[in-house]
Amino acid sequence: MERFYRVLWVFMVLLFCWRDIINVEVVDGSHLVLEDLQSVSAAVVDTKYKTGYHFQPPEHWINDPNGPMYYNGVYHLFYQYNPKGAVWGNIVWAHSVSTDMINWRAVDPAIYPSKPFDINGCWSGSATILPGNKPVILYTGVDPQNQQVQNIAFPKNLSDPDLREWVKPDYNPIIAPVDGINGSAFRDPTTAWLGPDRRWRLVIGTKRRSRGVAVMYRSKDFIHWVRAKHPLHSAAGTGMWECPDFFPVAMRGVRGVDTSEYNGELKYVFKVSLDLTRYEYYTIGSYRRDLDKYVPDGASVDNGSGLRYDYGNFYASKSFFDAGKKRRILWGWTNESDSRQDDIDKGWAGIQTVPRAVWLDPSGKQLIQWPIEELERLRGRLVSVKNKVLRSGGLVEISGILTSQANVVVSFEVTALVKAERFDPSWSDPQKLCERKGTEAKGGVGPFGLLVLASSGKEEYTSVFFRIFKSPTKYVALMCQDPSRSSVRAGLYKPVYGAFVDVDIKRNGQIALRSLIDHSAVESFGGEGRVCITSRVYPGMAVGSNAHLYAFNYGAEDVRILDLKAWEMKKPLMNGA
Ligand SMILES: *[C@@H]1O[C@H](CO)[C@@H](O)[C@H](O)[C@H]1NC(C)=O
Ligand SMILES: *[C@@H]1O[C@H](CO)[C@@H](O)[C@H](O)[C@H]1NC(C)=O
Ligand SMILES: *[C@@H]1O[C@H](CO)[C@@H](O)[C@H](O)[C@H]1NC(C)=O
Ligand SMILES: *[C@H]1O[C@@H](CO)[C@H](O)[C@@H](O)[C@@H]1NC(C)=O
Repeated sequence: MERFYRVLWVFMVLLFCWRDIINVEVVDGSHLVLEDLQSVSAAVVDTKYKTGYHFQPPEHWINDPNGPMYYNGVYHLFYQYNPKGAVWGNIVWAHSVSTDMINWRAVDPAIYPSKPFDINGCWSGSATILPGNKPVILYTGVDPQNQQVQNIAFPKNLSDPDLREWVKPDYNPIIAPVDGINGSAFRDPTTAWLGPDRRWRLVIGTKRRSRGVAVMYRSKDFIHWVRAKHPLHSAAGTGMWECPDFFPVAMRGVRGVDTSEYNGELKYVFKVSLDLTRYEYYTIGSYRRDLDKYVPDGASVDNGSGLRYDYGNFYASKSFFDAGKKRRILWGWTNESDSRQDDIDKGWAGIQTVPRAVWLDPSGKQLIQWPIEELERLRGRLVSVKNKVLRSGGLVEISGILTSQANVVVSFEVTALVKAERFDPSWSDPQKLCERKGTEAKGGVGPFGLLVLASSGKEEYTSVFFRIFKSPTKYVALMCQDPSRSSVRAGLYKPVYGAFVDVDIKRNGQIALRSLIDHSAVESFGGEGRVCITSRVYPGMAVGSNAHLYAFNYGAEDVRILDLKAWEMKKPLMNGA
């Protein structure tokens, strides 16, 4: 019998290797290259899980948002796009334009492989608006030696409101991986900013062994760039830094700050996407202009356990300054959580999260994010619940609207905290805590929150909820988003996400939650934008008009719904889909 198992084992191992050989999987940087699959196109795009108001093209694969900008009243969003299929490959800079960041019109791809300096790839980058209102794009190209280089592109016709055509001068690349920079790990130039010496600066993500590095370059004319002796910033053990972003925020108020603006009353944000973990983190700190160095504040943890824009499925984000409404806007990519075969079958993969305005929390310790106000124009039919006690074990259905494409805003009053569970100081990882204490695990104060995309028999639901714990010095609020019961389908990626919410629950006596529900996307904002969590889910039953919405309280202590509003969301113009 033992021999039988040994033979079976060898057989399985062989089978496994064989599968790899025929699939041609190569990892190039962070990109999974599936040469035999990247031009496989679905006959018909399956719209069952298509989002209604999240940004996406009509079909095929998308990843990173690129070069978002505002120019003469028009918002531009470029993004990494495979025009031929629903897996990564054949990447071009697809391009869409909008006047409100909600309704989008697709125009032709702006940048695609055509010259030696980008013939093997046109990867991520950023836009900068030069003095005199002249936009310019810097992006990573992959050359015939498969080296990552940085290129510049200019609009062909500044009078064309859509800026459809982009010119890539032959003097590219403008920055090559020389002097010890690893040409396989050198990408994603930031928006540039002007220093006190009238020289431009930008950073590019790279690594030195296992140290993540934001290498800095300076230029007088934006075309000739010289590497600075010291990087803007680096951190040990974090691996390759992708998609760095660096921008100022006002110390007070919601007003956004242009990347080159400078006055004494600013803090700075530095963000990177960690290729090792496929999550992002950011720190708040100071920019020492005399040394050209960024220094994170003491309380800001500078590694993968630091602050995140979004504690869920969110990557390769990029911000820009919206000169029209004087705010800073953040875009991020949310990939699929179903299988590659599912993506090929449905004919599309990937969305961008809704554009969020970002500003510094009055505490100075973190950012606040909130969907741009323009999103509210999509609000349709409304149902509301006011002043309703949710007793221990209580569940209330919110009905009367279509909840598979909706926006829910709710504030819970939490005044009785006596039964709050004790907080163990060793619980440093909120995601693990959410895993351990799932939706069904009764607590003292909480879990209370929402069940979204739920089937009528509750076989399926995605839960978004809070739990309040008591530590010797304060109350701790935990927010969780749990898709582990989101679908009866097998083979889906369903991680539980969580984060601590920095709110003083004792003083406020309430905590707020907003969830954007969009068929296969659940994008939630806790504590008025202090914590964001995005998940992708694929219900088998809770689809379309069969999706239900509930408020629940599985804690021992009662909580009260002070105010709940749920709107059906209309579908904007979305790239002709
Ligand atoms: C530039 O764009 C404007 C507006 O679309 C158009 O009228 C003009 O003919 C274009 N110029 C060139 C040289 O194509
Ligand atoms: C350069 O980066 C690539 C991609 O991460 C890595 O495989 C390679 O080992 C690196 N080379 C050196 C010399 O560090
Ligand atoms: C990150 O840094 C903090 C504080 O410096 C440390 O406690 C933690 O273990 C680090 N985490 C990782 C994942 O390196
Ligand atoms: C999104 O998909 C899941 C499931 O396949 C992976 O585990 C993640 O690493 C991936 N995220 C990114 C940013 O690529």
